[in-house]
Amino acid sequence: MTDTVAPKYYAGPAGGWGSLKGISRVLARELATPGIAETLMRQNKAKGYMCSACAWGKPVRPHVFEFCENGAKSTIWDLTHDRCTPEFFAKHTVTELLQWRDYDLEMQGRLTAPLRYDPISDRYVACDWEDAFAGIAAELKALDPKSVVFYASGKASLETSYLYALCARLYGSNNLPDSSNMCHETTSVSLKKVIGTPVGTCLLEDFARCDAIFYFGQNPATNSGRFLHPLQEAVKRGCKIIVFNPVREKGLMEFVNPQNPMEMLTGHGTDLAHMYLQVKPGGDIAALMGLCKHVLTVDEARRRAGAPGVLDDDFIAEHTRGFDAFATAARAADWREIETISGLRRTDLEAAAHVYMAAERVIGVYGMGLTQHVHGSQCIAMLINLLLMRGNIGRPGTGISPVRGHSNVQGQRTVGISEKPELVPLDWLAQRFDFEPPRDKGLNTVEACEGIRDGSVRGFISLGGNFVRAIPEQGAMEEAWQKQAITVYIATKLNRSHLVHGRASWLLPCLARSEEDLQEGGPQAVTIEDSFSHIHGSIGTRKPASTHLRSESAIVAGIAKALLPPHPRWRWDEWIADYARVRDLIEETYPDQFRSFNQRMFDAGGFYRGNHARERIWETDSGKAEFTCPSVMSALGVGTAPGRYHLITMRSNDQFNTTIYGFSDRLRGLEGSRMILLIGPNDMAREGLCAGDVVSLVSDAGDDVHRQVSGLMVTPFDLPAGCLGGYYPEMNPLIPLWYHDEASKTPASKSVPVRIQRKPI
Ligand SMILES: Nc1nc2c(c(=O)[nH]1)N[C@H]1C(S)=C(S)[C@@H](COP(=O)(O)OP(=O)(O)OC[C@H]3O[C@@H](n4cnc5c(=O)[nH]c(N)nc54)[C@H](O)[C@@H]3O)O[C@H]1N2
Ligand SMILES: Nc1nc2c(c(=O)[nH]1)N[C@H]1C(S)=C(S)[C@@H](COP(=O)(O)OP(=O)(O)OC[C@H]3O[C@@H](n4cnc5c(=O)[nH]c(N)nc54)[C@H](O)[C@@H]3O)O[C@H]1N2
Ligand SMILES: [Mo]
Repeated sequence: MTDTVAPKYYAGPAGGWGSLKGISRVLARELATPGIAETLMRQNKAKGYMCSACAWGKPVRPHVFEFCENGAKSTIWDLTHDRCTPEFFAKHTVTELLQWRDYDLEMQGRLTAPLRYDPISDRYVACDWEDAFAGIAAELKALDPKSVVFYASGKASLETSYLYALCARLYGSNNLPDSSNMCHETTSVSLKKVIGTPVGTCLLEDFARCDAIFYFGQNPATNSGRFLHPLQEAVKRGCKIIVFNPVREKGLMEFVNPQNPMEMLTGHGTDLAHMYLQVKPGGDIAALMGLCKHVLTVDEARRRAGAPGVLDDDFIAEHTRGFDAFATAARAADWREIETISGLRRTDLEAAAHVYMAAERVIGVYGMGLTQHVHGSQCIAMLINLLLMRGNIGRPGTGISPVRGHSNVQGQRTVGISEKPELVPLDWLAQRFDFEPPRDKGLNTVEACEGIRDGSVRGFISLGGNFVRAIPEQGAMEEAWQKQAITVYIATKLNRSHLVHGRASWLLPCLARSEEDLQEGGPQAVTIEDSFSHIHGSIGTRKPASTHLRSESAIVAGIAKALLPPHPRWRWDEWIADYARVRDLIEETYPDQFRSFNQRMFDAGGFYRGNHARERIWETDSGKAEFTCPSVMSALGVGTAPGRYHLITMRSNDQFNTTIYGFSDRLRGLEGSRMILLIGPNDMAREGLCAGDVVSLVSDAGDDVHRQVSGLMVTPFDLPAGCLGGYYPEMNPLIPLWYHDEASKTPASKSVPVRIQRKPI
């Protein structure tokens, strides 16, 4: 595969013919796979199959094609006819495969048989399922349960997740981190603190009623494509979208709706952003402070003139705490500091504040651009401050809307995958399953990494995902990883984590969500929760990629049965025979949220498990929604210094996390390579660099640890001064493990302090 870059700037909008080409490029290889079209037609529809890519909501009345470019890629990727068989592993040692790129590993196709690592031949070799379970159980029994981590990437269903968390706790471990520890844990911690709910308060219907959307650090065209439809409809109604993002993401600027023949013919779509503010990385606290400051100024001026103010006084008095202290801090904030840190002009922030004040109903949307910072939780709390000033939570058409990542990442937390024991009904579980659950706090992702480095973590079970590739500090972590006694990977496709294994290791292939899951009680459906707390049933109908595959639930139950002693209340076989019984358990455990679970799971648009903040019931310490004063104005953990840049690690339009579909970042006009360094033309000139130069990045985090990524081709790009862009996961060796959100320990992947080194070392 060529590694040269030919930056052809893409002039077209998001959606349109480009997105269809984007799909068909991947599809072309898989056209021979029967049933792809039918599967796509069932995607995200009631009694259909729920897309396994992102967690965006599924409407009550779906479009004919209720999937986006990347949702289609994700489905097609699972349904490939390529197979990664035991014969493949016979041909390649693990050491050899470690030299392969992420793309080439996954391109081998679906794993077909359970595999055990054989240290003598340095190969994964086929094994029997029962031998795999027995071997895993023997290794785990020899370990202290508190030294074993049960990681979950956010795809597995509610049923599997419930059983997985139960198995870990019956064994004696609360070490249940999941991928949300790397993305929206900041949300779970910050929103819980200030409005008393760990999740967003909006529903899909709110986007049909809002007058303005304040949109921070989320890239819908690539990461949640179906969001573009409600955004387009909102703009057509007159709703104003104000975007804050250091990168001018095409998808937030213009959208041609592939479902609209007129737009497709003319190529003219809808301009989405009313204002596009290129905030500096980590500049959002300052930008939000500017908005709030101006709202207060206008409010005071109006009151002085005898007119009504712009604040919602009744809401503030009845529902919130801490307003006066916050208002004092905002009044005292210095415009020069706001402008310097945000990189935005006062006049622009004031104009944006006027849009906020003119709107009766406002939604705050955000993604990784807020959560992946050292002070990310304060960014979120500032956005809440802005919304609370005018009562923009708990009314139709208003609210806070974090856009979640993996398709069931929110749901996994709902049903017990959590390292925080206080979030799990442990007493209830103790009684129902007749055991003494572990009560100590388990390890989150960063703590698990620390444990692996210091040798206190001895075993790692991975329900999906590609942990070693997704975490910070990759070089050091890969070395430490291999000191573990056991690693177990439940996966659909081969990835790098499987190759950086422990002393004993198993690779267990599972069904994809789109495939038929046949158990003793007949074909099974599973359920997932979307970003709007709606639960949906999903039925897989495709023929499984291999007859040896097992469902994720069956694999978890297989491990549990081999690991744990028999007990009349631990009915693994019965649960797997019919997943409705697992849903009954979930309903018993969480009766308020999962009432009549089995009856409601196929409701069109999903069923809502409720959200108290939406009803203005605040489950915070004070019982009120909290205004908070930020302790810092910049979200950066390591400040600016001459020669230091802050690197944004980005997703291309051709990847799903560490799964690389190809080398085309179409919407940003970048084609051909992922080993590129994006830099603003002024910074490029100041560094004396030319387009096409090859450079290294080295860590500049002030801890004297050498971290480096080499072979990056300099590529001019429209970015704020002092900001660089590069791709995740290639840039992950540069992120220090300690560089994470202060409150939630979410790695600060959007502002990594680095220097440019001209000569490769
Ligand atoms: N196709 C596809 N879909 C996906 C994924 C995928 O990889 N591919 N991943 C899934 C997952 S797990 C997740 S969590 C979501 C992630 O989806 P997003 O939340 O959209 O995540 P990113 O693309 O990493 O970053 C979002 C935006 O943040 C901006 N940004 C960076 N720094 C800052 C900052 O300091 N301030 C502001 N305001 N903006 C900033 C970036 O320019 C980028 O446009 O998507 C999910 N959906
Ligand atoms: N620098 C940087 N690092 C980041 C981020 C960033 O923005 N910047 N983003 C972070 C975020 S938001 C996240 S969520 C994490 C992602 O971290 P993970 O969730 O751990 O990683 P993925 O790349 O989604 O995992 C891909 C693998 O999952 C397996 N898989 C796919 N489908 C299935 C399935 O249905 N079942 C099972 N069992 N396995 C399956 C396949 O083997 C595939 O190779 O990365 C984080 N890391
Ligand atoms: Mo994520």
